[in-house]
Amino acid sequence: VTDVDAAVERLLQGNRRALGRILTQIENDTPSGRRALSQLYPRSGNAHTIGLTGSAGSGKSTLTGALAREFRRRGKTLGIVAIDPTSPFSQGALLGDRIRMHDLTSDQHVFLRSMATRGNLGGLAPSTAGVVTALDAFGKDVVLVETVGAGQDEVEVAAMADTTVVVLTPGAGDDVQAMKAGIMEIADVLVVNKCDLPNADLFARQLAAIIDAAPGERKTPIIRTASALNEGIGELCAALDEHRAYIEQSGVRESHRREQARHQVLALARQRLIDRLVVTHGKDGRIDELVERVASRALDPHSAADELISE
Ligand SMILES: Nc1nc2c(ncn2[C@@H]2O[C@H](COP(=O)(O)OP(=O)(O)OP(=O)(O)O)[C@@H](O)[C@H]2O)c(=O)[nH]1
Ligand SMILES: [Mg+2]
Repeated sequence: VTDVDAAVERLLQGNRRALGRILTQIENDTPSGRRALSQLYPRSGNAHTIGLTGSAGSGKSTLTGALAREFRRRGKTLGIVAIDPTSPFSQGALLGDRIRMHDLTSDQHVFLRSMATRGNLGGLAPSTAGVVTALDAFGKDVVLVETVGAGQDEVEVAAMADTTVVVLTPGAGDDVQAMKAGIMEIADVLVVNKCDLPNADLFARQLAAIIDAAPGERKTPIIRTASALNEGIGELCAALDEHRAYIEQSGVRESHRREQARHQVLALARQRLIDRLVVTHGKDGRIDELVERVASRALDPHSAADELISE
């Protein structure tokens, strides 16, 4: 039995330090991390994973904290993953300092992890799915993932969570009309946060009109909250529970998980292939050579990519 296997064993027995160590391995995508994941993956799939996304400053962190407290009141154990676009904060520092979540960080039934995206375009750290898997296998009832709202990441969140919450605020450049397409499609629950601000009612009504006009059997619920004032959090919790029940009963969860699996496998395979190309043809100068020819218009980018792959 290797050290990793022993750590996985301790994790499964509820050891938080083992969990913390394994999360670090997973985040750094080490061989140990991958070995741990292969053992944890079959033990996961029981948690309700909830992704929160929305534009910067919409109140995602405040909302995550308020939601976490509400779930705790309801007796649920929690994993919280906070993804910060740039800073490699150590565990808990991001939420702990900024949002004063000390009551949560000191709670044995809450495990908080902050991660950096490390420049990943998706707005999610590349290892987020693995971190969620570990928290899930650890036995957390609910795993909340707060991401940065950078456009593309919404899709990534939806590809990972059972329930995707899109957080909007009145009068913060969240133009109702402009948002229709992408965000509406992935939102399982819409939150209008900062409802203590003016125009919140108008904003929520405009949103409702769009939802009502949209096709589909399930109308996306719109929950009004003021996370800083702890208003509407019970309603949000109820909407999340309701969504979970809906996906379980309707079979949506199964099909969603199949899509998620496909997305993950293909994303990882793509990354591996690219890595392999870069390792072999980065060293032998083949990439530089092709790039040079493309830059000087001797070769077009499509043909260059074809050449690179065919080798
Ligand atoms: N008026 C009002 N302000 C709020 C509310 N919720 C959060 N805020 C404020 O909005 C600001 C941003 O809150 P955060 O929770 O950090 O928002 P965020 O979406 O996590 O921000 P980033 O992670 O930086 O994108 C803070 O100053 C909060 O105090 C609310 O319900 N009403
Ligand atoms: Mg935040």
